[in-house]
Amino acid sequence: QAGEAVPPAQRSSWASFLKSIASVSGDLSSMTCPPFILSPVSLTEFPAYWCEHPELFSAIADQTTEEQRTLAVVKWFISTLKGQYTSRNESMGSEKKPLNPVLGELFYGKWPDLNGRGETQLLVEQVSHHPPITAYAIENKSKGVKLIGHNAQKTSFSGGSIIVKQIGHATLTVQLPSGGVAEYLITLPRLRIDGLWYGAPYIELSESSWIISKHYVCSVEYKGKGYFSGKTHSFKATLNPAPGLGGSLGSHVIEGTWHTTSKFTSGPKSGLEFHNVTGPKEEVTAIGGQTSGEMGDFETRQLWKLVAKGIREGDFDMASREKSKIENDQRQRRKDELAAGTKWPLKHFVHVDSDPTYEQLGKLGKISPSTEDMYVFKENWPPA
Ligand code: CLR
Repeated sequence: QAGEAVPPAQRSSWASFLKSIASVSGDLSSMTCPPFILSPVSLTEFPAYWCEHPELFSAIADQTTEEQRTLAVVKWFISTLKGQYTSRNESMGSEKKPLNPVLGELFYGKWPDLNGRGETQLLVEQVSHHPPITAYAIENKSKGVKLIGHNAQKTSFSGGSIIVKQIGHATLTVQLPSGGVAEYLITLPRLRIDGLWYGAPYIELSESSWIISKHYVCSVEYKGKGYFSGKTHSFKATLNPAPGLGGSLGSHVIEGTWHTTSKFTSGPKSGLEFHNVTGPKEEVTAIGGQTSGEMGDFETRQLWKLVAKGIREGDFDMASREKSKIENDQRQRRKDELAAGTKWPLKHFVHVDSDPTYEQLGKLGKISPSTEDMYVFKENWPPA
């Protein structure tokens, strides 16, 4: 039944929200939603999903061959999907609408050193508000593994679902003992948000994403219920040596569901388990970005504190009052900047129009577009 999962008092508001998304396509971030679907968490916290298995991130550095290293990258990548795409359903009962970050919003965090895996640091900055773009840097300095990326979304509506095209990409770099650097270009899957009719949205992934280095090209295809394995959240990863590099590098195919387990289905390891994310994950520890260790006014948990409190406690009047304060303050800042002919300075990133790594490695896979812009990390965190 329509709106089954929606509190009765919010059903008409949910129905008009659904009508409006059918007509407004592109950017859903600033649309008004009924309170039951609001999440108290800002999108600037989402990059933390990349590292909820810090030991898999650091294990990338411990491999000794290109083949093993690539498999470790793919394993880490697949293991992030459960958190990225199902964790709101687990913690809040359905997909929710995150807080829409303001320009310059920041989030800092870390995963502690445990069992010799080294500490991993996270830094996120909202580098654009219109359209929303989030840039991040995740680094395990002691292991020499670093992920830099940015993401944005283009949304459309089709057959009762929201289709989210992810824009942006990430580059993983690994410092090799030989002194060299291994680079992996990572692109992102397409999302379909289903269950809207009932008021219980959830994500399914579709199409494919890529993990490409000089040595290996890996495509990951995503399918939901009724496709190749018939199960929700299915994927098939195919790893092949880059063109001209056959020889000693093996090919692998891995199949399974990304929120549970997968195994090798072709290649030298056929039949062996590949990944298993049914165990616990490790959420990031938020840290203050000030030298004092405190959180500044633009740090997400400080900035949205009262809005988040209102949403969590069901005090939606306070939530919307506090949200308006933030939005008014932002509008005023933009006006002042316009009048003064200045621009909001980014703290940790520099925007450039093209990414040579994306262009070079992207050519090895079927990647479009052929070029993308990027946000270069200034390497100014943590403060020396
Ligand atoms: C952000 C980047 C992360 C992966 C990720 C997961 C969930 C996505 C989110 C991204 C972008 C914003 C998103 C969200 C799910 C719902 C939300 C698409 C891609 C939209 C804006 C809200 C739609 C509102 C309905 C839930 C009603 O690495």
